Amino acid sequence: SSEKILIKGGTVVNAHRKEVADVYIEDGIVVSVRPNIKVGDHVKIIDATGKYVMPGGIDPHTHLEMEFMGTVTIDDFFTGQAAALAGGTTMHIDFVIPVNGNLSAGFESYMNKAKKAVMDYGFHMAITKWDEGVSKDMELMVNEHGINSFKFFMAYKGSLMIRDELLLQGLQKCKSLGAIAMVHAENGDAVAEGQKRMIDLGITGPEGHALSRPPVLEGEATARAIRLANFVNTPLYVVHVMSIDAMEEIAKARKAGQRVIGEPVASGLILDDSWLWHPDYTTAAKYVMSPPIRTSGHDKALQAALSTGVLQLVGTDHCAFNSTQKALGSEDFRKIPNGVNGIEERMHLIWDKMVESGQMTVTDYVRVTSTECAKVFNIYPRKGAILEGSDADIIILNPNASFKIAAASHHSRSDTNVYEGTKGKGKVEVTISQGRVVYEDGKLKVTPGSGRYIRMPPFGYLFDGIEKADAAYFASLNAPIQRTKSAA
Ligand code: DUC
Ligand code: ZN
Ligand code: ZN
Ligand code: ZN
Repeated sequence: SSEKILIKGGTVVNAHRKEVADVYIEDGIVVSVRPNIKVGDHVKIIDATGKYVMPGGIDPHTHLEMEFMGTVTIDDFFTGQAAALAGGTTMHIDFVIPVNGNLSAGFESYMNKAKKAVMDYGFHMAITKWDEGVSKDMELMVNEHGINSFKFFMAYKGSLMIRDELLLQGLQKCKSLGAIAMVHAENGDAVAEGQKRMIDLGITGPEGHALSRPPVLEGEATARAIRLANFVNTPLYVVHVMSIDAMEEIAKARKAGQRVIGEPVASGLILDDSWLWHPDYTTAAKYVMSPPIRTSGHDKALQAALSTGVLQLVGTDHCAFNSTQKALGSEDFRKIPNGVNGIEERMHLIWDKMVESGQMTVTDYVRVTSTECAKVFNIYPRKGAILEGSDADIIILNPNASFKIAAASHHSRSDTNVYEGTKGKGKVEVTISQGRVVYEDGKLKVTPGSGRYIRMPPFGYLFDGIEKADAAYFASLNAPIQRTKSAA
């Protein structure tokens, strides 16, 4: 695209500073950021006076067109990304699910699904079984296919779950490749037991979901993963941190100097589990995701952890289903497809809950919604910043306008929204993706096929200095103690 755009007079916010400046964009790239830029003809001028000009959101955690629990998530790379752009998110990282355990087949299938992409995207890869072939294929994914993160499931016994022995091998493999190990941290054996308890008690509705897998099981698995990552000396990324229990394990490890990244998601920061007790099944089932949305109090504690840097970045786990799909579990909560929406709502919800409320600065907002994700996955400053040479993925947010969330007006294909009726202050009025205005005046202008696959190189900043710590450790082992025989 050769669209030329000048964004005038806004407050440009990067994670490291904010300043009143103009932003000039050409051919999809930020060319200049400074006050009073003069331009010639054929330049689209956008007045951003009194508004914030920020890097587009990067959602580190989504599931578009994923086969899961007997169905397929309802948003694909077109509807999911269109929704994202309408809500100020200009890139996301989706999880490739291997095909019958085969990583390459999974990768090809996701590249195919993403042919209709309308914005930039990257991939994590889920590891759903383990053998020599998988281990070898991880090398291929990192070195040929631009993937630098792998997710291991400590839950979903009987399908996705992998045990400690294999998790340990996975952590070691990730370390050798400079890839980030991610964990879904819940104790899968105990979850299965908890589910049986509920069914035995005759609790088959959505509330049984929360009751069967309490926070203590998330805390246990988080602690276990953290300790194994410590033993291996490799960075760990805990996805969807939903409870105080998990958050406190992350806080403790970070305080001790361990490289652990904690990702809360919009639903865990905003909602509480009272919905799961709603008398209407369809309403209650909307809120079923794993780990579960917790009792009121966990949400506030996660917000505080996010604002103080105990947790570092915000995702959504956007994994949307419609009411018909959710009805699969109307007789048995174990069959309710797990997942909630959020890709379109995250930027607004976090602005309103964190910045508008006074809990977070605007620079920190940019850090947790965009910059830190770009840094962790090693694509900064191409993404996550408005600097000369960065991709022109930019949003303009009006702090005085307001938003309202409703299934009737959202861009997801789902017929429901877990944030139905939520109102707040702060509205993304313009979204620019790859230097093109794709959302303006409430209207989307997207082009299927324009989204680009963003390769993410290994050995990002979290790996800096890891070898030194290893060298010190092994040096300490290489000094065997000379013992004398005791003359008993
Ligand atoms: N949790 C969800 O709610 N959906 C997708 C997978 C997951 O771990
Ligand atoms: Zn391939
Ligand atoms: Zn998960
Ligand atoms: Zn997920």
